[in-house]
Amino acid sequence: MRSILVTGGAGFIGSNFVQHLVATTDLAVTVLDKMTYAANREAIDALPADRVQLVAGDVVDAALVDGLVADHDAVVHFAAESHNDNSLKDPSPFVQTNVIGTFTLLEAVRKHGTRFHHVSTDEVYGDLELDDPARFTESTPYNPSSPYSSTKAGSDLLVRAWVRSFGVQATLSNCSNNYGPYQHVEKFIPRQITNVLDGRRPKLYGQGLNVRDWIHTEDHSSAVRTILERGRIGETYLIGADGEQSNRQVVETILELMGQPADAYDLVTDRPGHDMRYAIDSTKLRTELGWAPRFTDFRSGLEATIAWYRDNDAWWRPKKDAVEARYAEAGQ
Ligand code: NAD
Ligand code: TDX
Repeated sequence: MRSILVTGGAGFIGSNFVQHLVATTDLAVTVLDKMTYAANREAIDALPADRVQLVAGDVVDAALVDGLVADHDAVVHFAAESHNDNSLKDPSPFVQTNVIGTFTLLEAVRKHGTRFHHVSTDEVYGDLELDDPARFTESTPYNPSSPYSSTKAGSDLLVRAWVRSFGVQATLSNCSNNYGPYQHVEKFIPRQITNVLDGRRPKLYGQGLNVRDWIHTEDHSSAVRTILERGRIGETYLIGADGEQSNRQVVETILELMGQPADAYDLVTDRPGHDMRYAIDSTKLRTELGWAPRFTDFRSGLEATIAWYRDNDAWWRPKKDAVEARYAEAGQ
């Protein structure tokens, strides 16, 4: 493998993956990214231009996608509309990008016989009760709750069908909640860190009891790389780092690490259809492919992330007021 096409490679996780490839391989990387509000041009500009080429374009553009797929040895597909709250306001771009975009890529990799890795989420499995001893595994039935997660579920099913019906050389991964540098301030952890930096109080939906299973984005990148290199075609691998925390615990830790009283947060209007708990069992990835996360101490990962947002004020500040104005409209 000499060249790789990374869709959504300017996004939070995609740009981390591109950075990972540049640091650890000799691959020539092309990023195909629509450069939506969620794209980080700065993250791509910081990489050597002789290693990474940026193509600003849409994954639903079949002619563009076909030409790019023809020129690359593998495709890793991160591009998506990714925020649940946005999908509740306007599902339309979610259907377009997540479903039609994945379909468009699948048709191109089918035609050119190109290796494909599809990046997805644990939200396709729906949610668990707080006291359920179970965690998600590769055989948990699909049961998505939101427009976002249902479009991701739809895209996963397209990939599985293209493997079975057309012999497409694809693998899939479903990962838990990521945190780390360059995550958009609309998302939970960056929103609360930047609220505190701005003198605003963190906002917890409902009672703050919902649980997410946190993983550092660098561990997500190393897992995708592992699956791309060693994953069995047609297989799904769950990616997680045993990082279950309630939203309230996360906010209390952020407040403490930032020198504020642990109860200096507000409870706000809950998200409609809010999934209660996600939890990943990543045994298959660990035992079959030998992957392990490096960021196993959530508190120190969070501390480093807080330092990154403190040091990169110029990156997030231009986005912050518009995000907060949108949340205020929803009472959040
Ligand atoms: P993000 O919103 O930060 O980035 C998405 C990127 O895709 C952006 O750069 C955007 O410009 C690009 N994009 C959007 N529509 C496009 C289109 N039509 N054509 C080309 N590019 C387009 O998202 P993220 O958090 O980095 O998530 C990346 C992938 O990982 C997604 O597929 C998401 O479902 C999956 N995922 C995310 C998480 C998480 O916690 N963030 C967890 C599991 C899986
Ligand atoms: O201000 C907030 N207050 C709050 O309590 C925000 C923005 C969120 N929340 C809650 C909702 C969730 O329980 O925090 C939790 C995390 O919220 P998000 O960051 O919006 O993530 P989530 O909805 O869990 O989805 C994320 O993980 C799976 C990503 O956005 C998805 O792209 C990924 O697939």
